[in-house]
Amino acid sequence: MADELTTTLTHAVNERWELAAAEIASALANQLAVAFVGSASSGKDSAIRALFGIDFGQIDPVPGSTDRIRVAPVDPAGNVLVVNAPGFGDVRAHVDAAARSILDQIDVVVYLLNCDGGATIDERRDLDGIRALNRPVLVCLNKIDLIRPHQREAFVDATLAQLGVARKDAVVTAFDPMPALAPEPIGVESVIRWIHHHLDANGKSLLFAKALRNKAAACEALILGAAKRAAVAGALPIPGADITALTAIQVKLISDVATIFERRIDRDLVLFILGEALAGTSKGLVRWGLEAAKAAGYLPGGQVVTLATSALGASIAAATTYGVGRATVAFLSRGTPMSGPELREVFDAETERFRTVVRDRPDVIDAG
Ligand SMILES: Nc1nc2c(ncn2[C@@H]2O[C@H](COP(=O)(O)OP(=O)(O)OP(=O)(O)O)[C@@H](O)[C@H]2O)c(=O)[nH]1
Ligand SMILES: [Mg+2]
Repeated sequence: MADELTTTLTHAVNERWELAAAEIASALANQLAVAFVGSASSGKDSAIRALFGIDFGQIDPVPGSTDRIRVAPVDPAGNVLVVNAPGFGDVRAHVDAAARSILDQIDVVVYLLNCDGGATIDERRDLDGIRALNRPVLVCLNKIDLIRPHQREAFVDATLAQLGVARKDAVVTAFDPMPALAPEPIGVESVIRWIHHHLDANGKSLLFAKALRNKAAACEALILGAAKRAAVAGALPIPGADITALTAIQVKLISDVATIFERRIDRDLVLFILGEALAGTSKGLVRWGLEAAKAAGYLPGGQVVTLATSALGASIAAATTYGVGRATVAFLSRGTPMSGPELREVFDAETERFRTVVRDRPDVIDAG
């Protein structure tokens, strides 16, 4: 690793280390409530099972919830609650104070609509009532497997127009598809990404990620969130640039990913991952970032600052952060220790993949 980069990285990691640990501890002490609302048989229980891997009917409800609105913890610590309800409008009057206070604490609402039948007036009214809560609401057009593929697009457009829902706040899903129609659930990763994104603002996204059944999808949402923050910071991971802001994001990301894997990591390991991912073999510089920078007319010591605030700077920052995240996942999911070159290989491949994905679909790191 280049000396200049090593020194800057070590300094930036040291500065950030304790803070990241404290942030994780306080994020995990939060309380998060996700509500699943929708008409009978729309797929509420199936959604809860697909996301959290629990059978809602078999877990102890929180005292105070009735059979019309039920609340239960997802994680052993009881910090993540799922609320399962047909609707909110008319149930509030029937639940006791404990359940009502949980309704007031809901962070995100997932509204399920059964595609097999389309939207009804009642559902539109329900949804309008839920929107009045002023919480993020995601609409899942569930059981999409039952709609013929060539009719799906028209169906989705018509249904969303009927419900008055924007495309960015809807996901087409099949949480429990007919095996003959779809071998795997549809849309689960998009649902996770949407919820994660909306929880990032209030610091509850880590708590959500940790409760998810699918660790890979949980990490992907974390990594994309960090890549987006890195794009905003626009700092470059190259010598001569101020990499403090970027290192802060990446240290936090590595710590968060380790939390999902329930692994303890130490400062040396973070330095190893960052150093190996970002350092070049021959020149001892950040190859990828530097090459991209050169292509944009970067001169050592010259235009770093201008570049950092440019669109290219943002994309380099985002892509390297994505690569660091994926390399961390690879590192933590392997049973055997990973060598520096192996780690770099993952970083290179994933950084490159991210660049092509973002080039084709810039919305991946945008809102929604
Ligand atoms: N084809 C298909 N069936 C589904 C899907 N999701 C759920 N179902 C089925 O729909 C039925 C109802 O699903 P649940 O998850 O129990 O729905 P719910 O909203 O909890 O239902 P209630 O609690 O009775 O209101 C079950 O038979 C599920 O297997 C889907 O994506 N595709
Ligand atoms: Mg149910």
